[in-house]
Amino acid sequence: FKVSKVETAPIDGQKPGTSGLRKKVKVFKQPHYLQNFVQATLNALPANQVKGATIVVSGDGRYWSKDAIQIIIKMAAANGVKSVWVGLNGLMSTPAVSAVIRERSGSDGSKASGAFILTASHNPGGPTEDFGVKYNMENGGPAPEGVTDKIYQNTTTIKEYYIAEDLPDVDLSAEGVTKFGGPEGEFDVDVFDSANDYVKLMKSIFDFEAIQKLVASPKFTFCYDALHGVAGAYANRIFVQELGAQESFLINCVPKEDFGGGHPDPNLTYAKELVARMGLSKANPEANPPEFGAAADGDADRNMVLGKRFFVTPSDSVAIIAANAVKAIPYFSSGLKGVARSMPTSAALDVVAKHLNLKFFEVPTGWKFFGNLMDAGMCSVCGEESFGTGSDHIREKDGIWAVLAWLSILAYANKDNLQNDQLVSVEDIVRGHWSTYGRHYYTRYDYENVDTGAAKELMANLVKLQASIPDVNKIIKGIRSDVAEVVKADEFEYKDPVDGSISKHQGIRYLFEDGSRLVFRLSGTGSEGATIRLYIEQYEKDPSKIGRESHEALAPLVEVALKVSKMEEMTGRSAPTVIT
Ligand code: VG1
Ligand code: CO
Repeated sequence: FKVSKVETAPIDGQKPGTSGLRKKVKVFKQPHYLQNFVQATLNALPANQVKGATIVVSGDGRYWSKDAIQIIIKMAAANGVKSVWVGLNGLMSTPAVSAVIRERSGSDGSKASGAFILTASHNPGGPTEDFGVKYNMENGGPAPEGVTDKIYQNTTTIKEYYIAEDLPDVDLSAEGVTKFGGPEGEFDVDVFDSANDYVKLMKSIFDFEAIQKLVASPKFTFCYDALHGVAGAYANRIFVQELGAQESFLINCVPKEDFGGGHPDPNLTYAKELVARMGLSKANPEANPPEFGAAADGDADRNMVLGKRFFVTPSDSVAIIAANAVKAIPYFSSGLKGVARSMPTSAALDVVAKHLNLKFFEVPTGWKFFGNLMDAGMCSVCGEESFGTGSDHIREKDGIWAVLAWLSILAYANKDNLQNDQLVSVEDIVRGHWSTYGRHYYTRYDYENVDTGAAKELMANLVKLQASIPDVNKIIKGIRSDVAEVVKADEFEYKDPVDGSISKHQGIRYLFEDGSRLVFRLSGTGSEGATIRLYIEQYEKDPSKIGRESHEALAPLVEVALKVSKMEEMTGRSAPTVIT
């Protein structure tokens, strides 16, 4: 093939957000749009991670992925990359990409130095919906801010990109290596099924035999909903073939380019079919729901865990996994190095860390901040309130891993119990956890696609208010007299304990005397307008008060949050788009 140098000019708005660049498909399809971003990324990397290197290119299979993969292959070839690894049919979950970077070796022993992951995660897909690109580094984790800042800088000055226009398209539907000759020698594309690498890694972490025994019990039924996302490419292999679950336990497990027209977002609003099956839909009561249910997002890094008629908050989930990991999961049998959560995630994990005397870290939103801690051996288990849970087995959150972690906890709790009438349920485990550690009532309100100016003004007002805590308390007392005093209010700032880098403006916090919190943030993953996220949390230690309905317990704080922020007045919204 020949290398063409194509002249181009900077395109506005290519700043990577919380997790890469996410825009509407029609934006990505504009001339030079993807090409500029890909070249800007390659130019931001050390030369040895491009020239002669191996990179991975794959994604969640959303609409336009296959075209984008062919373009990136041609640009990689032209930029002197030696090998490109692609998942069969262009599919690879975000956690599988991370695993492949860390674990897989090419036939000549080569390792991948990074990956272009093509996903907009939980955002809908299809011609009028979202596409996304992010770059992960040698450790398997998302590029840190230093690199994403450089990528953005490059997009503002770019003048040309390189592409091998005459390289034929590679058949992504057949496994195998295709070799080409280029000006700098051989270039090859390796198409393979990443489920093999991923299953191998999962088997090295969990006790599959113990889980098999649980799954084999006729009393144990479950339901896994991939929401038509890429998790479906792994679910049958793991749950059916390896663990012996019935095929009917899997729903929406064939990956689709448009996710069946839905939001591939595993929460109580969008995972409708699963929620109904688990007996959690009031409109649609189910007589005999399964014992365990779970869902994944489009790129399979998120998870929602449900019990029979019972919702596990993601903040509780990570805390419960941390509390049970050492006894229930072989990978952690020698102890946890530490635990971490993102700032808006509830403090349930903090309480576990204190009880178990574990190192604990609070980082800004987004998985990239956990990577440094893990690389430095300071953190084993971490999670976010946004349905993300994971560990240092890779450098991404991992939806299927979280499900296997829960199955392990259930298998452990039921190991001497499988002959009895009643299994220890998900709900039993969660209520048991609350009675030991106390309960963190928690909810998140999302206001999607709000006018950007209005959202910024609302945030600016909340920052301004923070100047005087006594004034804040006066306002709050005027709204509700039954909430605690605010004792601290600030914008969260993080100093990375490993590399010393500082991230500012990571969310507006109001911290109350009784441990309650209100947090306000603007989303960094939307593709249109602004999304305001409001996180509300209240800690309850009194065992007689841990069984309340969450929305009831949080009602006073919710009222305070909405009135203090003037939510309706400033955004015109009387209700959030989604409550989780
Ligand atoms: C959201 C979540 C955050 C998560 C990020 C990427 O970011 O809040 O916790 O890490 O999505 O997840 P934001 O900036 O929109 O709040 V994924 O599964 O979209 O890669
Ligand atoms: Co995701």
